[in-house]
Amino acid sequence: METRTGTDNMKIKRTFLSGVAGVTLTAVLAVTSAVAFAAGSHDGGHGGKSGIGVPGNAADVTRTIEIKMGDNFYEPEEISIKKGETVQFKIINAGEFVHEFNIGTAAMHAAHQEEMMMMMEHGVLEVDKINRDMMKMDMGNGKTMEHNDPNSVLLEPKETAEVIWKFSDDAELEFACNVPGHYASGMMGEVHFE
Ligand SMILES: [Cu+2]
Repeated sequence: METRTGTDNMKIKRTFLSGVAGVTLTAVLAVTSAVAFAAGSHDGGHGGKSGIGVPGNAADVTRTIEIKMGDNFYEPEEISIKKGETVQFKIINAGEFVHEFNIGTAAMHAAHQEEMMMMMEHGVLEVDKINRDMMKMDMGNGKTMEHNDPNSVLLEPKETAEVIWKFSDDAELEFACNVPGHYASGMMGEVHFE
């Protein structure tokens, strides 16, 4: 069983096809535009992130919540949080598909769903597999798609991960899976503030 932190996962998610020998010019252009699009929407997400909280420190954890991911649902499907609380989430993908646990607003999830759709179109993401080797992309200009996004993890079946999150505000939060089709089929949960 493999454990991934939010940060590890972010590197995975934000990197695309790289170092592939014999890539055609068309393919390169397609990937470049996809990445630019993804970066743009993601920056937008960060601008609106202030209310959702920040990565937490292990020393401040006051509660551990276990989240089981199935096809396509969470268990539990709602959680209660105190403002300012630092929560350790232990996430297990007990389903047969790739699933994500992502803390954010509905608008952030909508933006993220577009990025995940592109990952699937490029073959980086499959129904039951994350092609992490394809994601270590060096854009050739010194930039990579490495990106610190500690509010989410993306897991293959049987994988587990931990996310420590400090909730700072009572923004309308959901935890959601943005793998194409999953959110629409109900794979989201509500965050209530006590
Ligand atoms: Cu899912």
